[in-house]
Amino acid sequence: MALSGFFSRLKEGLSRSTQKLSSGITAVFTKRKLDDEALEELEELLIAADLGPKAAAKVIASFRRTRFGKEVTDEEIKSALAEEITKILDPVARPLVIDPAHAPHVVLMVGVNGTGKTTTIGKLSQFYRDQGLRPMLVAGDTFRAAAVEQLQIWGERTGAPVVTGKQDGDAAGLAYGALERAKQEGIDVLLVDTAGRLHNKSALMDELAKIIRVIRKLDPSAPHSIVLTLDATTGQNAINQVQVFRDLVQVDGLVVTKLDGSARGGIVVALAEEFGLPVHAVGVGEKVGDLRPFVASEFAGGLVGTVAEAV
Ligand SMILES: Nc1nc2c(ncn2[C@@H]2O[C@H](COP(=O)(O)OP(=O)(O)OP(=O)(O)O)[C@@H](O)[C@H]2O)c(=O)[nH]1
Ligand SMILES: [Mg+2]
Repeated sequence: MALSGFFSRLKEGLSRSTQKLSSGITAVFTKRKLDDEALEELEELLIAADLGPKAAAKVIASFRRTRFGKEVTDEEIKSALAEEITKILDPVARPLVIDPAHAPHVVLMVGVNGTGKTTTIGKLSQFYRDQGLRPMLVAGDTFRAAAVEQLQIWGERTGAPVVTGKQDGDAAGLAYGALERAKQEGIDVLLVDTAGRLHNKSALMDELAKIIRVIRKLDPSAPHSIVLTLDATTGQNAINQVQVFRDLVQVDGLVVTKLDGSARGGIVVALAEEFGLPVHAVGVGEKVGDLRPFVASEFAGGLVGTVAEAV
């Protein structure tokens, strides 16, 4: 897709987040001195926009250092804010790179139910196909028949084989068989779906640990990427979800979904500041092309409403 198409899609997706932050800034700063009171109002705005207290404090500290006491317009504040947010996001903007040394590169998709694991696998399947790679999908969520069907549809849509097992079957055994087959068939990337909700946390931990343990019998370096999906609409709850999943498995990176239509895009900044985990991509819709590489300046510009100038 053309770059301009990307910007407009991201901008459209983030429009509710942008509106919240942008109109707030305009209300606070229409040619106004950047004093303590103004900084305090700005800090509140950033927190209300889900950037979290740490990132908000960081931005405010920088403004205090560089611009304190100066007359500023809303536009100046927005572009300075976009710059500060870019600085926070830059270190975490890292794509999910498939290492050709692994044959295949195994991606384990984890996350709370409904956060977009299966959909993200479908989108990633197309993403890698477009790069000339061969993905294979594994229906590791064996608890729901609908989950298997959903993955099968994504496989058909993106021309990728889908490995399925019996309902309530053993996900670890399924993943093992899939990896064996993927090796034989020269697959480049094995995308393993998992169940979002088991009856409790320790059951989920056991399930994920077992999948990992079993596939390591075939490839001690697998899984090569454990990716956690987070639903942006849940706002600060996404922070808790990272903490919970980091207790369960070694999370390598994040995909933040449902940024379209969510007014809580600022959560990505809070996540970056809090954990420093790579953000591989963002979901901006339910369709196959709605997974976007995460680019710090574009996201920051989209969030603050300065994208037009950035292009
Ligand atoms: N608007 C929007 N919807 C999304 C996005 N990503 C996923 N969805 C939708 O969110 C719903 C849940 O997505 P799934 O991919 O099924 O989530 P999951 O994590 O696999 O859920 P479980 O299998 O129940 O654990 C579906 O209706 C998706 O179409 C996104 O980026 N934007
Ligand atoms: Mg699913």
